[in-house]
Amino acid sequence: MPNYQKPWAEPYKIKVVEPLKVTDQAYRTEKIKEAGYNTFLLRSEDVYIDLLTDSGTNAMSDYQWAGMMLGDEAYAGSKNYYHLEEKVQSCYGYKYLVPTHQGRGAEHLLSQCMIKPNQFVAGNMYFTTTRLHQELAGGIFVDVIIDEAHDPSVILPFKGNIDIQKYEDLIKREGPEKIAYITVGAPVNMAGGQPVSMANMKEVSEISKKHGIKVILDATRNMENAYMIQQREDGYKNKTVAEIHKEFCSYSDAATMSAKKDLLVNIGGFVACNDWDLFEELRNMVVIYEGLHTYGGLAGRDMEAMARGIEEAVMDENIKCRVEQVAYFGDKLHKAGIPVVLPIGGHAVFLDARRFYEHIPQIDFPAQVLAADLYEVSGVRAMERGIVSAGRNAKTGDHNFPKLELVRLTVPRRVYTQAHLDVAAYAVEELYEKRHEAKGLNLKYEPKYLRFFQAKFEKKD
Ligand code: PM9
Repeated sequence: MPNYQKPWAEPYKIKVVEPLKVTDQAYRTEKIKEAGYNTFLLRSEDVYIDLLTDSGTNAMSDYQWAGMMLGDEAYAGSKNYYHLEEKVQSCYGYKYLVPTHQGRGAEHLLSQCMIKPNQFVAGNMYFTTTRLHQELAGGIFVDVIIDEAHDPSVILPFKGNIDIQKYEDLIKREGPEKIAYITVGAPVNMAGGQPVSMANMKEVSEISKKHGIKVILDATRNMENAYMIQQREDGYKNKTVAEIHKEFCSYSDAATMSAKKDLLVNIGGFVACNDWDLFEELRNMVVIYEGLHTYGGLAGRDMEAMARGIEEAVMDENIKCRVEQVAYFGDKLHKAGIPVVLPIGGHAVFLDARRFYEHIPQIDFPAQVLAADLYEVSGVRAMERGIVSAGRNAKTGDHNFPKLELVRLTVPRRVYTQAHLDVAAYAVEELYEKRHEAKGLNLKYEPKYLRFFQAKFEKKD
């Protein structure tokens, strides 16, 4: 037997390929300048390896593509809706389903239905679109994640956990009637893809039930969370990801979902719940903002791809490959001495821009600089997850200054091979060697909402 660990390989083979364009650095210098040093504003055709996001960038299987041909595009009562409903009921365990065009559509409906002005919404670190919809509905977001989640170098198996003390203090201070609900994101995207343990979720559910507070799961990448529970939490080693996932959902009252992640599709989302009254309200709202309650802004074919995506996403070998591919990439960078968020999360490797560009103060947007520089030297596209993403305080208008100043190298599902990740890792290492040359940025244009998508910058002298 060889004297090293048995390797694993992707549980699929490649049937269709899309050529990549290779450009030179002079070309990219021009393009990133034109894009205002914002990687969201680059044209995809100018990108070599696209690690901007894992959202909607999945490669669908032949089974999903075949399902697209079975799209029932009737305005009302599409058979694909009923297929999707059946899969959500059996895999997630919720009774009622409202499809939406993507995750933020679900967040919009839920926030409007559940938040009264000036109520608090607790959550384990913010997510950009989630918090914005809560604020637009009049809510006040309160972060109740454990402190360690804000420190990139602390190693804990479940760094996305809710700090029970913080949550109980909030309930005591404000009173349960002032709390609209608690959102549990599992894993926590902005913390580096850090998972939440089953024990923590169970405790959150028990406390919430005692006080009559609803628990809303952001189930966007919950399959990854379930896999990490299987690997790390006592008592779950012999359970399937499907079983763990369903148990986790059972501790929540409702879920919002961006199907563009876990569910291996290019577009789609839903909100699901157990309470008939909430379902009725969601159905009232969906027809205003998304479409009829049996399509919610999606084509029948998209719902079919999503239903089939659920079947594939819960398979142990698929989710193992997904998380382990990210771990391979992260370990490579960590071993090379690159400052990354530890432990490596389920969907992405996060560079710690504070330590990467120690000489650039947060107000000069070090993570924004790092994402732009990485594109310039290599054609690899990443995303800022720091002060730009954190936006401004809704009341004072000041910048929010998050503790985490990160660049996310996100791995799309079933899209890139190990060789692509090796090339991306090499580019990061090259950049790290000349890190002292980097300069900060000035903010030149800032949109009102979710500024990271469209803001423009210029280089400081
Ligand atoms: N996440 C991501 O790249 C896409 C847009 S933000 C740059 O990580 C969670 C945990 C998400 C998420 C999107 C949404 C919104 C909700 N919750 O993008 O509207 O990671 O489908 O979902 C993105 P939609």
